[in-house]
Amino acid sequence: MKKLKFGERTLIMGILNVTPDSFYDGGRYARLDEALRRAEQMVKEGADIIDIGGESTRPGAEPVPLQEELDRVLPVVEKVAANFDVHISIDTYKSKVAEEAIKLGADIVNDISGLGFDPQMPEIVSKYGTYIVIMHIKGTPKDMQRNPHYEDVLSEVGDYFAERIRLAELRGIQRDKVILDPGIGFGKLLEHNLELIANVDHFKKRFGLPLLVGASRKSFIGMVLDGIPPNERLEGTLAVTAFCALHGVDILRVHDVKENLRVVRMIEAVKRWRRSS
Ligand code: 9MG
Repeated sequence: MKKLKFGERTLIMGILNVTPDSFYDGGRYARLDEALRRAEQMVKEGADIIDIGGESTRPGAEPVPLQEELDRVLPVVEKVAANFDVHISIDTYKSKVAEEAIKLGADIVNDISGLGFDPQMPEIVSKYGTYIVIMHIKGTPKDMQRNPHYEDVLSEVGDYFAERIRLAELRGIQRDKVILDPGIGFGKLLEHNLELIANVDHFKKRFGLPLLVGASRKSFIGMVLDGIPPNERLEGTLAVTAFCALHGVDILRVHDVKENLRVVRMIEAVKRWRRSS
């Protein structure tokens, strides 16, 4: 398995949704040739990872049948692996999809359920030794935005991570393969998303594991910026990217690779000149 290079700079994970209904780019890359052209563009723009997904996880989304998800993602994984030197992440909570994608070259499993929806998932991850993104979600994509409530979002998400890391290790997953993700927009109100981002270094301090944040063009950015739609949320996304890069986030999952990478590189350049206090 290829190793991810953590610590030099925040890595960029480019989103490749092979779905008809994702919130921003749904339907744009549903055909194999369109998906491959998009992957090539993101690689040229400097993506470190391509995250390939065949089921939308936007609020209210319905699950996609297993065979349909396999048919959507596997040809794309196979071609991306064969043609580009880039890490491939498979965005799925289904162990069968993960296993087939890994056999074709995926080296990261991006599980929005944090090992919670499919009991076979830990075995597959441990069997192949891939990285696993453990994302926090409250509920399921179908019901997660129905009145989510937290007494203390930071400690609840942290306790969830502690429990899922323990489960992962019990089931044979190496700790150094775990990447944590607070799950921006997954069962969270505006204040929860802002609190998680504002304190993102808390999780780094508590667990010492790499962190991934996916905020790209999400609705909380529209909420802060007078209700603007997804296609106008680039600047808001870049502000979050700058904040996350400054605070040591290891991977950012984004739609706009070129723009986000430029922000990250600029932040890293400035960071190198910081005096230690
Ligand atoms: C699939 N997907 C959509 N949003 C995401 C996020 O914030 N993190 C991860 N890991 N995956 C996501």
